[in-house]
Amino acid sequence: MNKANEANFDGLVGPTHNYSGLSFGNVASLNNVDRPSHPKEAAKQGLTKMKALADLGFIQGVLAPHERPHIPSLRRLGFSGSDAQVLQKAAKKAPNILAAASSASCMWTANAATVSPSSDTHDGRIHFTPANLVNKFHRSIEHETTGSILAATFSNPKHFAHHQALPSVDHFGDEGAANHTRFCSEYGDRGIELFVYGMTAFDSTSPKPARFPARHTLEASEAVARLHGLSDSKVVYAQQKPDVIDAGVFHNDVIAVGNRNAHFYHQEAFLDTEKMQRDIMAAWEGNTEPFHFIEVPSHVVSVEDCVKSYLFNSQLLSHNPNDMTIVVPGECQNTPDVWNYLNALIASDGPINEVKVYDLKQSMSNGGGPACLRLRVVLTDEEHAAVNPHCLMNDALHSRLNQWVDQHYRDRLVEQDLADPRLLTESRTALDELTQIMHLGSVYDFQKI
Ligand code: SUG
Repeated sequence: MNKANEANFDGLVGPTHNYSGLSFGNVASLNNVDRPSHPKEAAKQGLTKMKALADLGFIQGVLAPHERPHIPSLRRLGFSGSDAQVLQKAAKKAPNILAAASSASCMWTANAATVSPSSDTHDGRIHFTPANLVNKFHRSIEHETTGSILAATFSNPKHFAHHQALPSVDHFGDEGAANHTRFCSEYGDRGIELFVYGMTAFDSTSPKPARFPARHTLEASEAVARLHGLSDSKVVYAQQKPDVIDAGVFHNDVIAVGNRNAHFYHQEAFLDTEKMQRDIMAAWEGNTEPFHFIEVPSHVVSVEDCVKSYLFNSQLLSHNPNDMTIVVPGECQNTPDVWNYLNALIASDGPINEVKVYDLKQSMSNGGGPACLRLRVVLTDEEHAAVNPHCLMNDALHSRLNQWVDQHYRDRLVEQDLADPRLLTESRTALDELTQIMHLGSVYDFQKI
């Protein structure tokens, strides 16, 4: 076993953060459509969480935002002329497409990729597969830049293997780590990787939601497990209950989270909970640590309250086994059943014994909680040393990024602002400077022109 730690790479909120109601099936996104957004505040809320976790001794990384509005996507859809004309024509003829091409949705890096640590993979390297996010247009345009940013962050081929996203069709709908959890005793041990999916694409008779889309397929999960060279006996697949997708659980990380030897989930999360438990225990065989299934019953916390509070969109963090901190958004404190449950949870003898609350309201209003904002990457010391150091959070990077946000971000944004060519210029100027700060090379399309 190699000594390893879990790092969290959070998405830095981009300058065009806004509420456009783009995600059918995501209750917060639909409820907050057309509300003014506050990009500066959003970025700062994210940076505060990153810095707080770094101060607690966890490895914290930052993934840069993407170029938005994305002019190449608009040109591909037939809008032509100068960049300003492209924006103007799109705003006039297709404001919804302009909104989609302007979304700062890459902040939710739990959807950036699926990551398998080196102790799980066939060649002893960390494997990354960017998620194709094919179910939503505004997210389907993320994976290329995501791949470039991941390659600029984890560049050494001795340690890091980067795959292409899966084919961009519904059959291989892939939402990345939001539907993926890993269990282990120590992070450097060979782990169990749990892949959760919403439907089986090639079997039209299999269960699927009726109202909202199942964004992620079994076939996508299986392809990622193959690409990463995981061994069959250490991989578990489980289907989400279609009814909870219809209740607004568009990713499994809205209703379940795992860490080390603990799986924390709601009674309604899985189509077949007993099978999920049996399969995990079979893969856990031979491990001397006990495994904890922490199941929250519906009569204690309703699915509706899970969706409202994002109780399960939490981060379970630990320096030691059986000593976990749960990081939750402020909405949990404002939801009485959830707050009572959390207090009882940390007072119990289970492995979770501390709760920390962060204000992430700007992201939460688009359906993105603490866990959505982070991509987990288990790193050995040698791998940690190979990560681009300019992407790792510390006092200096925190104050530099805060200054950068102060300099380049607007306080407030409404739909009409998306067509403003000055916003595009501001955003490109900001990203150009960020590539210097984070030593990213040329990851953006506008830098390649
Ligand atoms: O894909 N919201 C994102 C939220 C992603 C949350 N991620 C995880 N659960 N891991 C989504 O639905 C809303 C954008 C808008 O409506 O403006 C949005 O894309």
